[in-house]
Amino acid sequence: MIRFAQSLNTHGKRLSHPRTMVTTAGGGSSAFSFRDALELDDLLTDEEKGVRDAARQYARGELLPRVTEAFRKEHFDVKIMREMGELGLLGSTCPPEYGGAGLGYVGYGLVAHEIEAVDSGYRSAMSVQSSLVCSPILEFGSEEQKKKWLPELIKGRVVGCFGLTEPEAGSDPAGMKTTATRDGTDYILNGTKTWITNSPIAHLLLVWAKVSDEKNSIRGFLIDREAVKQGKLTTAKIEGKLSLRASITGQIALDDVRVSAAQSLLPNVRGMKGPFSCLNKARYGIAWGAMGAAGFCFEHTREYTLMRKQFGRPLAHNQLQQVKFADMMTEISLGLNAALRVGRILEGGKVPVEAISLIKRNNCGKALNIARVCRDMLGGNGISDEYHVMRIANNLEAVNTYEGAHDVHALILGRAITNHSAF
Ligand code: TGC
Ligand code: FAD
Repeated sequence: MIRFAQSLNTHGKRLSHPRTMVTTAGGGSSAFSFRDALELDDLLTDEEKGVRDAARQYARGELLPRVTEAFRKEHFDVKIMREMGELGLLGSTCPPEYGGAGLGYVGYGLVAHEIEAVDSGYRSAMSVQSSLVCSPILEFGSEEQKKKWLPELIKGRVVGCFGLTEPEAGSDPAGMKTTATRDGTDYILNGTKTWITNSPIAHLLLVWAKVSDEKNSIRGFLIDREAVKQGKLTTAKIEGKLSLRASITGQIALDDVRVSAAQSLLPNVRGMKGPFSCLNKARYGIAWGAMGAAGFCFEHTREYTLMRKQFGRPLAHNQLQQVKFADMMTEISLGLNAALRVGRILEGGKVPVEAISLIKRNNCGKALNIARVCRDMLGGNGISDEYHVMRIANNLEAVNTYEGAHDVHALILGRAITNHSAF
C-alpha cells in the first residue's frame, strides 16, 4: 500500500514551497513552485505567513490524526473548539478589547485554508463561530452583549450556532416562518430551524425570526440555552450524513421560548441584510477553505501518482495525468489569487457582494471537481478513507450547497449582469 509521507509531515516546520529552476519570460532563469505558481506568498505580510503556519501546524499536527475516526463515527470532538480558541483561531478578526486577535481578512482566509485542507467540517466549526456568531454580535450587538459573549466565544468556552435555514426556507430564507412576538420586556419565539452546524452542542444560538409586531421584519435573537425553560428548546442531531461527518449538524425547535428583549435581541440591525452581512464573511472564508481542500487533494494525488507504477512506469509519467495536474494547479492558483484580491478589498473597505458570490461559487465548484478527479486518479485506493480524497470530495458536496448553493450564486451574478432578478 502506498503511504503519503512528505506533505503529511509538514507540521512543526516553517512552510516553504520547494522550487525548481525554470526559464523566465524575459530570458534567464527563475525558481518556480507548482504549489504557488503565481507567487501568492510574496503578497502576504510576515504576520499573515506566521498565522498561516501556526494554523497549518495545528491542523496537520492535531486535527489530521483524528479526522478519519471522527468521520467514520460521525463525531465532532467539542474539545476542538477550546483548542482553536486557545490558538486564537476563533473570532480572529475581532479586536483585542474583546479577546480577538485583530487579524485582517486575509489572515482569516489563510486560517480557513489551512483548517479546510484537513476537513471542511473543522473549517465549518471555525467559520460559524467566527463569521456567523462573533461577527454579528460585534457588528449588531449591544456593548453588554459584546462583553458578555465575545471573549467566551473567542476562547471556545462557549459554542455558538447560526439558525437561518428552515425546513421550507433554504435558498429563500426570507420565506422563514419562525416568529418572535413581543410580550412586555420579553419576546416569545416559535419555529423550527434545520441543517444548523453545531446546534446540538451550542450554548448560544443566534436565531433569525420574523417579529410580528414590527411588520414581520427579520431580527436576530441570541438564545442562551441555559436560560431557557426545560423542554422549550430542542436541538436534535441530524444523523446519517454522507458529507461533513466530522462536523455536527442539527435542528433548532423553539416552542414558546421566552427570552429577555434587552439580553437577547441584536439591537442594531433589522431585515435580511442582518443574516446576509454575516454570510458575506463566511462565504469569503469558504472561498479560501475550498482551495485548501483542493490543494490537499492535488498534492497527495501528485505524490501518489509519482510512487504508483503501472505499465512499468509511474502513473505521473502519463500525459492524461499531467493534463489533470495542469488543470488543478491552474484552478487552485487562480482561485487563491481571487480570494486574496477580495480579502484585500474587504480590508480596504467595502466589497460588492457579487465579488464574494463569484469566489464562493467558483472556488467551491472547482474544488469539488478537483477532489472528484483526484478520487479517480487514486484508483481503488481512492475510495478508502485512509487516502482522504473521497472524504474531502464528499465534504465539498455540502460546501458547494451551504452558504448559498452554486446555482443560487450564479443567479446573484446573473441579476447583477442583466438587471433582471431570476429569484
Ligand atoms: P434581496 O431582495 O436580494 O435582499 C434583501 C435585503 O438583503 C440585502 N442583501 C444583502 N445585504 C448584505 N449582504 C448581502 N450579501 C446581501 N444580499 C442581500 C439587500 O440589500 C436587501 O436589503 P434591504 O435593506 O433593501 O431590504 O433578497 P432575496 O430574498 O431576493 O435574496 C435572494 C438571495 C438568493 C440573494 C438570498 O436569499 C440568498 O443568498 N440565498 C442563499 C441562502 C443562504 O446562503 N443561506 C445560508 C444559510 S447559513 C449556512 O449555510 C451556514 S453553513 C456554515 C458552515 O457550516 O460553514
Ligand atoms: P433548496 O433551497 O431546496 O435548493 C435545492 C436546489 O435547488 C439547489 O441546487 C439550488 O441551487 C436550487 N435552487 C433553489 N432555488 C432556485 C432558483 N430560484 N432557481 C434555480 N435553482 C434553484 N443553514 C443555517 O442557517 N445555518 C447553518 O449553520 C447551516 N449549516 C449547514 C450545514 C450543512 C452540512 C448543510 C448541508 C446545510 C447547512 N445549512 C445551514 C443550510 C444551507 O444553507 C442550505 O442547505 C442551503 O442554503 C440550500 O438550501 P436547501 O437545502 O433548502 O436547498
